This record gives sequence, structure tokens and C-alpha cells, in this order.
Amino acid sequence: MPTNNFINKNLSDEDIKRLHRKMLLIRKCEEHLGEATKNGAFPGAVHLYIGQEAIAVPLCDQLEDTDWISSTHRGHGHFIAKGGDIKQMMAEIYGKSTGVCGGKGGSMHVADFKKGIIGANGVVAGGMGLAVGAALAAKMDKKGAVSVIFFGDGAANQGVLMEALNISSLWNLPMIFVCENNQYSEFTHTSEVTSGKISDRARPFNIPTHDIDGNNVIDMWQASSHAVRRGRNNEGPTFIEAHTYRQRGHVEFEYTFLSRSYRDQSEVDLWKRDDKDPLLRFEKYLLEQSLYIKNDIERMHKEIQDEVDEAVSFALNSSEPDPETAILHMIEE
Ligand SMILES: Cc1ncc(C[n+]2csc(CCOP(=O)(O)OP(=O)(O)O)c2C)c(N)n1
Ligand SMILES: [Mg+2]
Repeated sequence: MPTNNFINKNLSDEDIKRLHRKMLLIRKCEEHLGEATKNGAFPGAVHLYIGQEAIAVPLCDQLEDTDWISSTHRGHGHFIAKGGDIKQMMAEIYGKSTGVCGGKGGSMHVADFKKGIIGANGVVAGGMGLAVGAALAAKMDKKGAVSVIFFGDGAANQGVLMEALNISSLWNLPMIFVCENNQYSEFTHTSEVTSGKISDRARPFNIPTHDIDGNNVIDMWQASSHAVRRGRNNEGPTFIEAHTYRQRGHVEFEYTFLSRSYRDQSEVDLWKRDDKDPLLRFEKYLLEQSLYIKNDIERMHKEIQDEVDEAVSFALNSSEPDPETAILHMIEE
């Protein structure tokens, strides 16, 4: 009996290995950024996705470049999961001309329309209306594309969620709402600012809802598969509340400006354990199922680390944007 409560109904071994690889890629990119920002290696702040990888990866694995995602200030994981190029992402975060937005957007604006990535977004819940617009366009195109909004538990308290749920249901849009409830909005626990269950907010709009363990990659894959199928078949929106935990600070370096701590270290440590952390938990499962032996996992870590190191070298060796181009690309491509 597996110790992880994973119930795998329809994923092949190859699917499972691909999901693990992507989750690891996100984790290693984020670990690098967490370290590099300490030395002021790039301008601006970073909000890391560590501990939430099991949400974006299994959903985006079922999407095509022609499907849309819109994300948050914590957007690197969504970008990578949807197939964004990590060299271009690193270069963007390092503020280099080879970045996916020419180095002018930075961490909170990684976007690549060719990959269906409308973008990370520094405005809490700011991506919601954009995703609904993309869902309307997808519906009018009649090619079966879907649109996903990833948003936090804090963003769930913004009024635009009601507007987005309302119109998505009324117009039967191919929308997938994914609330990543990581238990914190900046330095405030969700219980202090959020009444009721977030997933219940979709029910009055007759939107089918999943309330799941967001650290269980297979649960998330299955809920996503239902949501994507509904969107593609013109059956309308689906809502997923994925419960997870923000392992890092709201923003890296927050301890330099906070006057008091807002959570116990023991709580953070609990969520880093191999029965809670989505990546470690998944690796335990891979070993239990004999999909990998320990050496394979170590080899994967090395391979992915090399990939990340290469992306970082690419960013470091790229030039900064020419100041002459500062006002270009605001509107036109
Ligand atoms: C409209 C708006 N209000 C406030 C902020 C400041 N702010 C940035 S992130 C954040 C908390 C967001 O929490 P949540 O939606 O749970 O996302 P998480 O950081 O947990 O991923 C706040 C209040 C903002 N960027 N935009
Ligand atoms: Mg949150």
C-alpha cells in the first residue's frame, strides 16, 4: 500500500516521469533564483513557487500552445509548466535583452503569447479578466482551446472573481479557475481574511468544483483532466481549489524589512517533509512504484541542474537592453 495516498487511474509511466521532470525543473530554477537574489544578482524582487509545483505542472501538461494561461506575481512555475523557455525566462529576470520580454518586464511579467502565456501579473487578481477575455476568444474561434487563470487565496477575495465566475458561467466559457490556496496572503494567514471555503464561491454559479490536495500531483492531474475535457467539449467553466503551502516567504528577503515573524518555523518545516512537500512526496512514490531507483532520481537532479546552470549562463552572458529601446514594445509586438 503506497504511503502517499496517490491513486493513479490513467497516467502512464512516461506521463509520470514527464511530470516529475517538469516539477524538478521549476524547483531548481526557483532554488537558483532564491540564492542569486541574495547577492543582488538581478534587479527587482522574486516570489517563488517552491512547494506549489504539483498544481501548475499536471494541468499545463494537458494543454497545447493554443490554450491560454494567465498567472500571478508568483508566476515562474506557471511559465515553465506551460512550456516557456527557461533561458528566456532567466534572461528576463536578469533584465537582459534576450529575455522573453526583452528584459523590460522582469520576474512579475514573464509572458510569451506564442506559448499561450498571457503573463505573470503584479496586480493581485489582475490576470482574471484577461483569462476570461481569452476564454471568450477561444469560444468564438471554435477550435476547442481553453483558458486557465491561476490565482491565490488572497486574490480570491477580489471582487473580480465574482464577475469572472458570473460571465464564464453565463456565456459557458472554456475557463478553468485554479485557486492555489497556499494559506498566506503576504504576511497574513488566510483564516484571518477569508470566510467560508473558497471553492464554495463557484457553486452558486453552477460551476463544477474540485476541492483537492494541491500537493498531490495525481489528484491535480485528474481534476485538471476533467476541467480541460469540459472546456474542450464546450461544457463551460470548472473551478479547482488546490490546497498547498507557501514554503518560502511572500517575497525573497522579506526578513530584512519585517519587524516580527508571522508564522512558526515548525509550521514551515512540517510542509517541507517528504510526506508533504509535493516534489519529495512524488519522488517517494516513484521509488515505491519502482518507476525509478535512487540513482535515477540523483541523475535527474544532476541533469536538470545542468539545464538550469546553462540557462543562467545564457542570462549572464547576454547584454542589457539598449536604453534607446526603453519606450519601444509598449503596445506593438
Ligand atoms: C490589487 C493589489 N493589491 C495588493 C497588492 C499587494 N500584494 C501583492 S501579493 C499580495 C498577496 C497575494 O496573496 P495570494 O493571492 O494568496 O497569492 P500568493 O502570494 O500567496 O501566491 C498582495 C496583497 C497587489 N500587488 N495588488
Ligand atoms: Mg496565498
